[in-house]
Amino acid sequence: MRDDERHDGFATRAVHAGQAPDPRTGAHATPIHQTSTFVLGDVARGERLFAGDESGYVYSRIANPTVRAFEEKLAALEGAEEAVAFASGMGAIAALCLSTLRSGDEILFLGPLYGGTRGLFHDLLPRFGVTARRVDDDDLAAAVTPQTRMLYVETPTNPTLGIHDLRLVADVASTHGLLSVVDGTFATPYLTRPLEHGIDVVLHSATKYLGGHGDALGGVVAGSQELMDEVRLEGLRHVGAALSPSIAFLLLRGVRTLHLRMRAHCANARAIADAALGHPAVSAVHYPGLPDHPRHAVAASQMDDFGGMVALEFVHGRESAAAFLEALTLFDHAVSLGDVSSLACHPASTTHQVVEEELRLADGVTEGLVRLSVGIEDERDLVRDVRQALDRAARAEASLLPSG
Ligand code: 3LM
Repeated sequence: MRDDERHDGFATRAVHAGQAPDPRTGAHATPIHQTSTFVLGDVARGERLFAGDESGYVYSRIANPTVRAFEEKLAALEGAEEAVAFASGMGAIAALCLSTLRSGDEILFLGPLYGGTRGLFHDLLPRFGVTARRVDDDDLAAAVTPQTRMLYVETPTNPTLGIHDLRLVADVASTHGLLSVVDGTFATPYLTRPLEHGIDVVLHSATKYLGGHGDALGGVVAGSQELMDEVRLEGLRHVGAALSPSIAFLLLRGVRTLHLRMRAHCANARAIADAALGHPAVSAVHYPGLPDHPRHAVAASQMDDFGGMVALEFVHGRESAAAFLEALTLFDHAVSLGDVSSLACHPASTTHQVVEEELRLADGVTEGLVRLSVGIEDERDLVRDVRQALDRAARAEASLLPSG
């Protein structure tokens, strides 16, 4: 790190942190160190490296120079001492849980959660004696028991763009000596840096906005050096969901433009939310930037802007949601998010299909809900596309109404 790097602004860190010309060749771009293993030198050095008495690379499942550049960049953007990269967001979440929890521990979480995380918490971890319990934000402090070890939250939430108060989570965690964990995938460090609000660990599906181009899976966890050493030596080394050097190269390239892309995502999402508001085909527009969002004030206090995701609730359920999705031309019907290119999906039939219907409905994941990942195309074109598709959905709704 240069002496003044810690004072650099976000964009400068996004471009430079973790990356410098290769001292051996002068290569300006970070090389892809496509190697599984590293030469250890003599036996004494090999022993020192393996004992951790000397720092250096030994095997790419544990650390790799290209992956390291991505980890350093993310740590710099989150204001964390250290970051550890993984092959996917789920790999990161599972490794964090396996490194920090023991049989008998309980996770308290503020819902809803991404379906994959929910599956890990409810289907897999209980087999190993770790349980997870959902609580309402207002009941968090009262819900803590002697078994509670971790507080876990996503903000904004997937797919209905709910907002949780990071200060509340951090305060309850520090009062009770618990580990607070935030999945910041939807916000990215450009919009929210949970560690600045007292949170212990932030993690991301790097597959989304960090990579930003829809061509790479990855995950990352960031926090204190001590905790990340545990995560690397247990969750990464023993579970093995290591990020590959070639994918780290793509993610590094993506993160360098995160600030520029996020500005465009946020501006376009706001324009789409405004365009959909009051349209007869929709009964609700979920976007934390709208003044009547139930947690708009909390969002404004912990986000620098309101993100690139918008969810629309259609008056006549699946039929009109489907008519809307099929009428879109610039938004492709696909899961995932955070791509430069706009995407749209129907969570009830895709990302949240595995969640029991009752729970799904309680979380607002209805048959009429469509989630938009608004890309960085021209605002005018995206608004025109959404308007014509909303009109098409309204006509489909009209045809569903009894005639006369
Ligand atoms: C999706 N989400 O379309 P990976 N945390 C959050 C996420 O949204 C996701 C993950 C973690 C979606 C993926 S659904 C089949 C496709 C908030 C992923 C997991 O392991 O990198 O996919 O991240 O909502």
